[in-house]
Amino acid sequence: MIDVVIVGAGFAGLYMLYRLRQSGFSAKTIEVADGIGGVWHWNRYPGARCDIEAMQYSYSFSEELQQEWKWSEIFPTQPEILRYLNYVADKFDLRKNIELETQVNAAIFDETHSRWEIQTSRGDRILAKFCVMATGCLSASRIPSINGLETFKGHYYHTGRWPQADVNFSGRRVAVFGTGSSGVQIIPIIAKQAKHLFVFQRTATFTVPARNKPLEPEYEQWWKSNYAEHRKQMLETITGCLALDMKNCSAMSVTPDERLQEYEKQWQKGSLNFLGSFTDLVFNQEANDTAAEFLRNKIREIVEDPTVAEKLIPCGFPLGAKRLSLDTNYFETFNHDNVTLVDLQQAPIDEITPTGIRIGNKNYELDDIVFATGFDAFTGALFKIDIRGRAGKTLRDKWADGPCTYLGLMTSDFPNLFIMTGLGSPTVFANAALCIEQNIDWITDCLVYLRTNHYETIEPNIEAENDWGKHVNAVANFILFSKADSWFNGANIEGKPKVFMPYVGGVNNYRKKCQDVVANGYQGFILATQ
Ligand code: N01
Repeated sequence: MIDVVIVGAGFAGLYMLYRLRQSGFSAKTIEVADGIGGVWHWNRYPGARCDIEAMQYSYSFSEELQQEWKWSEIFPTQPEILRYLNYVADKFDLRKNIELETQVNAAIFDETHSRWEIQTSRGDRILAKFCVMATGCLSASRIPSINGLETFKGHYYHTGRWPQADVNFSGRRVAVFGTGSSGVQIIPIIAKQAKHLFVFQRTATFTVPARNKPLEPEYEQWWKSNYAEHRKQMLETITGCLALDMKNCSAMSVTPDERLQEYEKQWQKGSLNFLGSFTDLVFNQEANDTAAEFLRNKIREIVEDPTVAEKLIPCGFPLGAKRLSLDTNYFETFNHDNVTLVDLQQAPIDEITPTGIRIGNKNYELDDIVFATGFDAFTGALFKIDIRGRAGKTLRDKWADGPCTYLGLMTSDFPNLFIMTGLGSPTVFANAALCIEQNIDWITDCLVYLRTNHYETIEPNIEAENDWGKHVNAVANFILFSKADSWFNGANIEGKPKVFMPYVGGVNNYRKKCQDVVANGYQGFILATQ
């Protein structure tokens, strides 16, 4: 028997393995892919890159690592991030405890011996005292069921399961479904290659220019010479990111001209910080409307055909309620002759045919279809595994009406099972790398505490779990982010209970709550000696 099985070798799985080994635990990581990297292994579609600055979206645990690694751009590409993660795996000799190309099929808790049995696609049964699900919040990709897809004679792809072999769209007629962050990134790139690109849009999206550029040596140096201090400051923020030169006041407290100036300044700078132009954009609808209207006017300015521009203008939900994207030439792409916007709000698809897509009498002849249609977020990857806790209860059954956790880290009746999928925690609204490190540090400290004090099991008590759920909901209702159908609340998956899943209370508040729980003797958890 080993101490810990970790499922997943992405950002979280790698650091978890590192911390456990450092702390003297035996651990093994199981990963279904043929390489490490998690989402950065799978999302290798053209244009994929991070939309949080690399100097911040990176590990902080090793001063040596953060000093020696050199990012080339402000927002690095997927290949660069994957190189970084591979470098980390080699530098810290992690590979020897990672088993690739292995699917975890089941994780069953054995109450008699207080241990988990992990069953894999290789037919192995691994016994471990603890299990950590580092399976990612956006890892279960989803292709919508569209009539006739199986008859299509061309190729089709999902951005979140992109092939490792080069895909070349030169001279081809390509359709893209989906205009979220993935669609916004891939559409301008495909438009450059394809003979013709058809964008099948169901919901128009808000996006801000990334204004990505090479990392300037002075800026890099400024980060590297103050890294410890910067990382400390990042932990005290809502988003886990340092945002410089932001106005710290309400949008409604300044004149309309001042507002526009500030939006223009943030627009010119680029970055998701646009949403923090003023402090109340995320909870005051009137304030939010002013920022949304600014962005709508930008679309009207950029897109030359006014009819196309109007179709590209998002409305009906607050800015940020579907995740804001960063783009490079997204709206400009619709000025190209080889790009056609197909508005699915006007007429939905009838079917996919062997040679394309049919809407009414209109046939779109296609060679390739790209689905940038997102993920079964938070729970999708967990539910692929048959997870059973006390009395054989399945996680799927326990969460039939929606997931419930304490601090996003554990759920009652599933002792010694740690979850890090962004449920009930701020990860998806923040710097995921920082949130992952915070979660893993907490879990490692917890395991050390259990070992030192001879506890066999830990799990939340149901009251603490319910209270956390209520708090997550209360904060979500206060913020405008819950006011749209999206993957935040499961509305993108048919039949999934509509529950707002992430915690929007901020990295700083969440971290403080996690620290307080520990300071109060793991308040809200049941610790047992057998
Ligand atoms: O997925 P999404 P994503 N017919 O769910 C549309 C992270 N990420 O992969 O809104 C037609 O956001 C759907 O339309 P609608 C980031 O956190 C980060 O783009 O449901 N269209 C929507 O437009 C992000 O938020 C980066 O009406 C259909 C799109 O598909 C998260 O991953 C890059 C459809 C799905 O958008 C998910 O982003 C990429 C159908 N049947 C992703 N079904 C970075 O930059 C769905 N759609 C770091």
